[in-house]
Amino acid sequence: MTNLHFSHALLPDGWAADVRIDVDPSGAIRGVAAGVPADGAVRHRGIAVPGLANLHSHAFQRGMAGLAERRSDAAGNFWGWRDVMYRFLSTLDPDDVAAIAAQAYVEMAESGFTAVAEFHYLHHAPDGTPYADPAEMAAAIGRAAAESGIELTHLPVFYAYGRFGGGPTEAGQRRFVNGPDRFARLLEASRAALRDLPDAVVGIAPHSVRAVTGATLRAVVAAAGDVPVHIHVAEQQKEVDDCVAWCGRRPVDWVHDEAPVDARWCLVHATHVTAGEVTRMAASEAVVGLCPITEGNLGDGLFPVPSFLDQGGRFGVGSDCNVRIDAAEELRLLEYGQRLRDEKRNVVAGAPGRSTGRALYDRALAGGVQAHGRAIGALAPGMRADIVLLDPDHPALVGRSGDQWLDGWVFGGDGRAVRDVWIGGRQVVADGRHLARDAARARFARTVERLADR
Ligand code: NGQ
Ligand code: ZN
Repeated sequence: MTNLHFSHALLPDGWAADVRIDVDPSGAIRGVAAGVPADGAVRHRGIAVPGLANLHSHAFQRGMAGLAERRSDAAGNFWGWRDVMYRFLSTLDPDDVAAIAAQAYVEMAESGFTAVAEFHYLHHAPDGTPYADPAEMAAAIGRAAAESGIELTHLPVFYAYGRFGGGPTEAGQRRFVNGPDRFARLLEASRAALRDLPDAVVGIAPHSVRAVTGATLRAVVAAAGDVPVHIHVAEQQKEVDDCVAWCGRRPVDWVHDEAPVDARWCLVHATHVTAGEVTRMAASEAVVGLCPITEGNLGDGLFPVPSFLDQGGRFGVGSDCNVRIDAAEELRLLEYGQRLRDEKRNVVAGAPGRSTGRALYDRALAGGVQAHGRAIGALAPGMRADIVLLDPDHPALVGRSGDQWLDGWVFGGDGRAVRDVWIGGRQVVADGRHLARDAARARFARTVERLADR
């Protein structure tokens, strides 16, 4: 049993002082008591909050941070970035992926993310042949998760087509492609490969409306059972235009027409949507997966947060391309995008008097948890003990209290405000450093240096 005591903590019913959290050997919280002495528990001065769940990551892309910031073609858009990304992934082997993913997950934990939903599509060998073990790459992700301690929701990607309506895939996509039957085997093998990882969940991720047909989407979703379903949708205007040209409907409408979208679903990006689509997404109870740093980096556009929230919509945040990994920055940019577009302030707060940092945190926490589909995201009995301890002496937090701590972290801080992190009751970050930081960095460095020479 691990017993922790924090000077302050954010509990399900609000801020509390002198909080004792008892964690059982499985990593779940057994008991929480507020206003109590340490009584034998280890005392930590600081502000304990539930760790955020990152709902969208392509871990391998951490290895190409900064490599696509030079204009590659006249258009200078998302599709040119994608070509660079495809070239980068074309030579990665499983150990490369494990090394890069470990670095990404260590950085996530250091910044305040305690869980990651890995949208994983790099399945096959460079020439497109499946590995002897179809879950070879899933196991590499599993090793990275184990090394970092992060809670993994692994989402094997179903990628069958290259264009709307079942068009052929391109050469650059051959490492991703499976028909429904081979995908079913991959899914089974991935579940087996991750069985020993504490609390790992395996869901599915039809890659995008471009990569499936209505029939194959319904088939893989039905076959997967009651698991998280994540899909990229309407990230770029070109996708909307191509989808309308193909079927007369927009991507978000198409997904709702063709598939049983419900609370298990995470609609990633959903950037380009009409008022009608916003209403349908809110009504479906799906989570919209916003990835503000990536959406800014790739020039995607801005999701209409206010009208979505007015209708009870749910969102979480993801680090997606991992060009920079920082939980507070994702929340800050999410809010700033809305401010810049609408020329307003404190947009996500909604009502007067409410804290924007708190509103962002609460919503991203709830949406992230829903997208992971499991018992995380609250300092409460039965939940995994995923705890982020903020530094009360950080310049943006010192002298503050309650929701101001979150406002200070989100708007005036970054990962450096995160002092300690426990995941499943095990301490993985101490004094701002992940315990595996040095090992992960050294292996990451060797890997990217080797890749640069290829
Ligand atoms: C991905 N990433 O699968 O990594 C995608 C790009 C695509 C983002 N959309 C590839 N951010 O959408 O086809
Ligand atoms: Zn993505």
